[in-house]
Amino acid sequence: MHYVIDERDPNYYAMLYNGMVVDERYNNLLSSSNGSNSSIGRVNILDSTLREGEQHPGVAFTVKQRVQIAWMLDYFGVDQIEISPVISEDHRQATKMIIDAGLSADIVVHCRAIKQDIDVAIACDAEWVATYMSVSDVQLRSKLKIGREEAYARAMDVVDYIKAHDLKARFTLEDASRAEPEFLSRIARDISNAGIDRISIPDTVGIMLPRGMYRLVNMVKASIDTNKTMLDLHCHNDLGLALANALAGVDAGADQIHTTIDGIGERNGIPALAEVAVILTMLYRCRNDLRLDMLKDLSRLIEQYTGIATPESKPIVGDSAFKHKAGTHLAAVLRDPRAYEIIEPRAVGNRRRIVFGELAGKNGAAFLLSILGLDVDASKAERLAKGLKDLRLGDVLEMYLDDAIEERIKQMNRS
Ligand code: HCA
Ligand code: CU
Repeated sequence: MHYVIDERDPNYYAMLYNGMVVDERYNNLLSSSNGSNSSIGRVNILDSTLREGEQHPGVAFTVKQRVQIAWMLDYFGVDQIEISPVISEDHRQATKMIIDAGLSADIVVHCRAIKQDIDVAIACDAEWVATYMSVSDVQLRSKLKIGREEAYARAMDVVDYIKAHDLKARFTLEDASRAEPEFLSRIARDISNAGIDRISIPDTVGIMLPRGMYRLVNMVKASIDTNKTMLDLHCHNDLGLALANALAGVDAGADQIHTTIDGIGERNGIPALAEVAVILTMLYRCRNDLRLDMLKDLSRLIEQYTGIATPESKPIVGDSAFKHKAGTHLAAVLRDPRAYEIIEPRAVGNRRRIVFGELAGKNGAAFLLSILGLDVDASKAERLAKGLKDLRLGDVLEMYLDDAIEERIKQMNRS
C-alpha cells in the first residue's frame, strides 16, 4: 500500500506537523529542520511472535501453529521472522520446518552467545543467527556471573565462531539501555568491525524515554561501521513507551523494529506489529508492500492460539478501533468517516461500527429511524433520542456499517 497525500486529504496538515510532508508556505510557522523526517528510507520489521511472543505468560504454541504463524507473517510481508530452536525439541523441529519452507522473510535463529547454541542453529541450516549477551553490570553479575572484560572476550569469541561458519548474524547487546557507555560503544565497535551484520539495541527493561532511545541509538551508530552493520530496535513496554521508543530509534537512524502480533512478549511485551506496520506505511510513508488488510486476521489468529483475548480498545485491530458512539461523532462520520477515522477500517481488515444508545442524540436517532425504514422527522428523532436516554441502558444497539447501509447513507446525504 502506498499512502498518497495531498492538500485535499483531511490528514494533510497532520503530516505537515509530523514532518512527513514539506510545504514551503508554512516554513515560517514550522521550521522544517526541526523533527522533520520526510527523507527517512525503508524501515524493516522483524517479527518475534515465535520467540519473544512465546515468552508472554501463558503462551505456548504447538509446532503446527508456529509454522502457520510463520507462513502468515511471511505472506503479510515482514522482513525477518525470529524463532529460537534451543528451548525444546519441539522448538527445534518448528525452526527446521520453517527454514525448510523457503519463505521470503529471513528466518533469524535466536540463541545465547555460546558455541553450543550456534551449533544448534547450524544444525537447523540457519542462514541468519541472532545471538544475545547481557552488557549491563547488573545482568552480567546476576545472570552470567562475569565482569565486563570476560563478557567482552566471550562476545568476540562467539562472533569469530559465527563468522567462521559464514553465517549472517545479529548480535544483541542485552540490557543496552542500562550499560556503561564506554563499554557499550567499545563492544559495539569491535563486533561491527569483526563483521556482525546487525546489532540489536534492546531496551530490555523498558526504562527509556524516547529521547533517551534517540541518544542511545545515536551513540551506538557513531561507534560502528554503518556500511557493515545495521541497527535493530527491541523496545519493551513496561511503561507503555515501547512504540514511541522504537520510533525515536528510527529517527536516530536504526532501520529495523522488532514487533510481535498484538505486542505479546515477556512481561508487557514489545510494540505490536499492527501499530508499527501502519505507522511505517502511513505516517513514515516508507514502505508499500505490506498486506495491511491481514492485520485483523493476524490478531484473531494469535487470540485463538494463545487464548488471550485481544483488548477491544487495542489500536487498529481492536473491536472498538472503528466504532463511533457520541451523537456528534455519529453525525459527522455518517457524512464523511474521515471526520473521525485516520484510516479506512477495511485497509487493516477491521470494520466500521456504530453504537446507538443514550449518547446517540438527535442525529444518531434520525439515522436509526431511517435504517429501520421509518420516516424521519425532527420531532420523532428527538423523541427517540429522549427514549434512548430514558432507558438508562447505556448502549442499546451496535451495528456494522456494511456496503448496503453505507450506500443508503450516501443517498440520504445526497437528498
Ligand atoms: C530476552 C532478551 C531480549 C533480546 C532482544 C533481542 C531483550 O528476552 O532473552 O534479541 O533483540 O529484551 O533484551 O528479548
Ligand atoms: Cu525482549
